[in-house]
Amino acid sequence: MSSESGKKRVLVLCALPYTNAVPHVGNIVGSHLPADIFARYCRLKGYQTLLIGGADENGTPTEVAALELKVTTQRLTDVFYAVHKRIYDWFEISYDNFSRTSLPVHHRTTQDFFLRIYEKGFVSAGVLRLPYCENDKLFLADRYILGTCPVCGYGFARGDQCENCATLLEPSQLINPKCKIDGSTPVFRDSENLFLELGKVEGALQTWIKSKEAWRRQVTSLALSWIDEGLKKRSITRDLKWGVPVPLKGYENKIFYVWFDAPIGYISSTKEWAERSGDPEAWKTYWLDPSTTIYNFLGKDNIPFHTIFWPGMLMAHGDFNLPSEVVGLQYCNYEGDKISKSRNWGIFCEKVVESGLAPDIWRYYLTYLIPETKDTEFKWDEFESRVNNELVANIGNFVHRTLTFTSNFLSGVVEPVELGEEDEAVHAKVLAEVDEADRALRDVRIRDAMKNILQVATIGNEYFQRSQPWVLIKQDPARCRQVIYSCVSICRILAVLLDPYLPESSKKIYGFLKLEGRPRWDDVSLPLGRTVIEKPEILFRKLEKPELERVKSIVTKSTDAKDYFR
Ligand code: B3M
Ligand code: ZN
Repeated sequence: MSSESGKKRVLVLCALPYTNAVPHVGNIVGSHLPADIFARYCRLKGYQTLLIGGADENGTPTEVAALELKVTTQRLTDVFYAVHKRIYDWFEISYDNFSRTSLPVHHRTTQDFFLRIYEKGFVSAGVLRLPYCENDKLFLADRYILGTCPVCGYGFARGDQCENCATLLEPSQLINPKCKIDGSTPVFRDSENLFLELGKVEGALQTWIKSKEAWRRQVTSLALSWIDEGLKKRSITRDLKWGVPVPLKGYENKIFYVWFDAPIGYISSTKEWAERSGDPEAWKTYWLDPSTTIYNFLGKDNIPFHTIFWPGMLMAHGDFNLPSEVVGLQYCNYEGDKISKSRNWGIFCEKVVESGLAPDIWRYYLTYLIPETKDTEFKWDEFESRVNNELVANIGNFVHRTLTFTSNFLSGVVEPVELGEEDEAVHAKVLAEVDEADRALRDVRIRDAMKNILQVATIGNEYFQRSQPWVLIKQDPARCRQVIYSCVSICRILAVLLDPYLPESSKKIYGFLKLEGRPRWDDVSLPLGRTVIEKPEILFRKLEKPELERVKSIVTKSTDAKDYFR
């Protein structure tokens, strides 16, 4: 399609990570990687696509971390923003913009958003009883107070949410609350604050969620169960300093609750992207034109905020598009236990970038760990076997044997030829896998599509093996050319399909085939033209034990946060 307006338009949003700590591997597979693969797939399909994210720098998580590290909040967020950015860049997460919620564009956007819903009557004033730690002399962030969940009885529920049953809480609802920093019992102080009247959009939210038949069941049922309990008004301001100031008389000393401003960060990051790209109005088509499809990628603890709180805010506001898909991902564990930085249990990304293993190797195994339907687990044995048996011995081997054969025996040239019956059958089998992968990716079943891609390589390898081109080249050169033409065609198909998953490797295969331009999904159904092949290098090398041990010893030791501030 020639005109931009005729294209499908997709906005892919990845939950904004708090920048009070450094991401571990669970954070990568739990949002950034699936969002990236999906966005790359959309680009490959020719959709007008944006991948938007940013750092969630406001609120108490930041304030408390700065307190603990004895640095200013500004310094803390500057340093951690850079660390995060470097990690996502290294993993080739193709953000069109990765913003910061401490920027003026975000403050302005949040304040305007607030004023609008305030004027429309969705905000009320009331008294909030907030925990105050007399030792630390500050109001405690909701997440820095722990106590027993009033709903399920879990003993370590946070002030904003119970991790066990996912219920959204207010700190004052916790039974036997304790300050997480020093363990003391906080006192509750009354303070005048503002509330979002979620009850006013309850009916609209329910209808909207019920209309989402394609959502994963765990997401819909969780969301509907909260609505069934009746939506209470929820506080949106806090007595803290670091954050977006409330632009209302009488509330000048308060800031917005971090979960109020953070999702607005999706909009402000899109605005920042538009400004950077030289067309400051361009963000509007993504947020105001209802033909845009919005996909939100996030961890399961963020589901209520993205199915109730944020859509409720959007409904109150009235102008902006609601999410079309809320892709709520489960957790990724490490070798039998939860990932924990304090216990040094897991894979830590600031070390992964220095591990000396290419991003695509990590991306390959991590794709397999995307917790789409249930929790997953990083296991070193599996890392080794998947990389060696699938990536190296299947995909890499097929591409390499095909291209080296062409280069050694056919002077690197393949000409289009008519295919024989068997070749047609092989080609049809490959295209059936391509269709399956397309369907899976369209439904955001990212791991399923990877299985189809692997199957394409398997079909190619079996065909190569069975056809024995090394014999044919002497006995039946014409037949040999047919087989190799088919194999090179499959290599090109693999290069296209791998683009969302293993972008560097896909580019390399494209380079070996001397193909021009960026891959497009539709290329797979076009017959390959005359192709001259560059002498290929090995795509992936087998992981040997000593190398794996070396990598393991690097990536499993997290950096002490203090080391970033020396
Ligand atoms: N920063 C929570 C988290 O990092 C929060 C997400 C905000 S998305 C708008 O898990
Ligand atoms: Zn609970």
